[in-house]
Amino acid sequence: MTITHAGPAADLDSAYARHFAGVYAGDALIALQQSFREENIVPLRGFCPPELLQAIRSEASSIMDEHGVDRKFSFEITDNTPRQMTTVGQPVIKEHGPLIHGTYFSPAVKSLLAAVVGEELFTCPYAGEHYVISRLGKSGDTHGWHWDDYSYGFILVLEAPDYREGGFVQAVPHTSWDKQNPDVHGALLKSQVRSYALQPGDAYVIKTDTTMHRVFPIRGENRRTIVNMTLASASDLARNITHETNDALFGGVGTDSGSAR
Ligand SMILES: O=C(O)CCC(=O)C(=O)O
Ligand SMILES: [Fe+2]
Repeated sequence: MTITHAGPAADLDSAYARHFAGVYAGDALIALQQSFREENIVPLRGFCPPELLQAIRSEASSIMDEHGVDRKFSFEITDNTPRQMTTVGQPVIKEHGPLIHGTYFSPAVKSLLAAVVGEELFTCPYAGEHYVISRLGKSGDTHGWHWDDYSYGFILVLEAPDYREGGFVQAVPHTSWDKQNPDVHGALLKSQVRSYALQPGDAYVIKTDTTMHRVFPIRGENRRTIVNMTLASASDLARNITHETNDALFGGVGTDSGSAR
């Protein structure tokens, strides 16, 4: 990253802007837009500027090593699918993760993602969902089938095993979450499951409220670490949205009880 008088956040933003101008211009952007329209999820291969990857990975790893909370439960509100992972919530990242914070608030990142999904994107009105870190670190760890509260998720992959060891993403577009009567099997039967293997430095963007998704369980001695960032659509801003699963998994904006509520 070039250091200028503009300050670290502006330097980070210009590193992203320069990188995107090289890798997601012209036909490459058109292809991403088309895939997103068709599948409601699209990998952004090589999203992270190579000179930044190690720094962001170290930032996330040291936050995780110091503050990670082991979680293991199933959520009734997502039809009892499992969550087995280690997580860190937004307040801790805000305090200790300037690169993650700067990525979330980078205008270059937001405008790339808006171009890919084809609508204006907004900072999530609920701070607890701005960014969270999760790690699958032991055999059987998984982030089971679910939908999310707001329209868009942007996931930056910092560590990932080879797909043969699991940890790839699966998505079922054009499905919806009835929090009173969640139906994961019905969604699987209704639509098509697609699977996406991602490498460290890749990211993906997903229409999380209408695309059921999960991370396939990992096996062996492997580690998968991601940062999940939430972006809102204009229509989200007009709705009253609750955050039950985020609060239970990541602690929301408040103190972390370490248990499902
Ligand atoms: O780990 C991933 O790739 C997905 C994370 C996710 O779906 C979530 O945090 O809501
Ligand atoms: Fe999700």
